[in-house]
Amino acid sequence: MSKQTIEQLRRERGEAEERFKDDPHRPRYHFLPPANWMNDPNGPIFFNGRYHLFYQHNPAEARWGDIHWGHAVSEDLLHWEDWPIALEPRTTGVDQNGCFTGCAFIRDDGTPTIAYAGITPADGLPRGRRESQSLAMSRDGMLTWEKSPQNPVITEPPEGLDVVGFRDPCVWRDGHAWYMLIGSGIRDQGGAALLYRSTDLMAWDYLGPLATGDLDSHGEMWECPDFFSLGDRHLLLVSTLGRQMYLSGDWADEEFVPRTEGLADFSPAFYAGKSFECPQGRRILWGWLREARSTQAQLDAGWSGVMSLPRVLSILPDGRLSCEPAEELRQLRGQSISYAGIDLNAGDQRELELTGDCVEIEATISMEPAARFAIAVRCSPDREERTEVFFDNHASALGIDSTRSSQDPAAETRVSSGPLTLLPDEPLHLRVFVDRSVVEVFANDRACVTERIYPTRSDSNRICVDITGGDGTFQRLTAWTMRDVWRGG
Ligand code: DQQ
Repeated sequence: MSKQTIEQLRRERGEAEERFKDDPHRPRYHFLPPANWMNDPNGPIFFNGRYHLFYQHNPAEARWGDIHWGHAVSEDLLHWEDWPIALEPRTTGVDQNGCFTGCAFIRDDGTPTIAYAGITPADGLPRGRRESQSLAMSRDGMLTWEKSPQNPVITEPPEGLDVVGFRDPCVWRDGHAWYMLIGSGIRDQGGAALLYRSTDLMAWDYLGPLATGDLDSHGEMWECPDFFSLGDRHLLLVSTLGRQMYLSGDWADEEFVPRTEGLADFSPAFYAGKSFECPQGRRILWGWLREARSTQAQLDAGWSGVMSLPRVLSILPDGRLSCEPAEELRQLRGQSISYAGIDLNAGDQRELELTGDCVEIEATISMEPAARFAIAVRCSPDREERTEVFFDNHASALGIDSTRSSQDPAAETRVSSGPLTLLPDEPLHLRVFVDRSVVEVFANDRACVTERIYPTRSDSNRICVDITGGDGTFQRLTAWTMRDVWRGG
């Protein structure tokens, strides 16, 4: 396939956004490809003053298959330009069935390099496929990529390990050595991140597992490992049992000692997260926000999969992960409404004087120990359709209840929640981002929950708050409409 120019891709994006403009579910300020399928973020990297985001992509239809690496570039993390597809499967050879997840890094001589999992059919192996690790390089500033003639650089799993998968390489430099972590799992035992070392990126020695999990609580397979230093700790991210898990701990002498674990997001809607470091040292995480509707609905829509907002990671003093929306997102705020110092009694319900399906809400609220506070978004006037972001102070739980988010019986709905304990006198601080079919919630910089929703009514655009079980006070609540980055915002 001959490569398209950026100009052609810009035109195609414009046409696609025009075609999809009346699709009520298509997000307006999240990244997604012009059309068809996207899953995992791959190899995010900051290079020559720009943010590069690659992603698992089926350019032919809105379902998983024939996996390529899509590529997009941004100067501000908000507005994106599509670049030519970076990697496509070959009809023969090491990746004829797909170029799966991996990472990007810069070699000592300045060459941008991708490490990815190549997939070939193989009878008798798990899922009938061979997974091996390959490299690709760019000599023109990341516009085009050449696969290494030495591929695959790691052909098969370590001898003697009965693995259920062997993919998603994560490469980094430490001192004189290159390291590669490969997502894996030992049959009937649990997920594993396998550690390799190399001096030239071509010959790799297996050092052993960097970390392993327990079958019941951590799943049998760890996909998409990501490993990096954060504050005074090291963080291992893995995707398992449909969730994004983290382990934070210490890395020294080629060993990782995990000390704290948790979920990077409480919902299965956020998956396969991959991070990168920005020049000022910020560590930003992207995740795939998968659809919660049928394959047929995705095919009919002509697109599937959304990238999360960029999330800035840090480590709390107790080793837990902290996650905040990137500062840049404030630039998308438009018209607003603010409330301050409003007392709410148990049982009170209020509707905000701002409506929309693309909004941000920031609220700081103090509440009695037994109180449960909720913000309903994408709410119809009769409240028949609504998605509830809730914090239950008594249960110390933050969540999203999407069970009434849609009157379409084919939309999957659920309650996703996880622990958030407020300190004495600590108010609840929420940032809620609604972007049509996406709801992303950040609470007190240490808890995140995300959901995909598909309201059917065009008037499901109200925002209501209520409190039950106890009283509370809005120290401040502001809601903004958000700009459309795909149509000139
Ligand atoms: N998605 C990729 C795999 C990875 C999985 C395939 C996680 O490399 O393990 O598209 O969503």
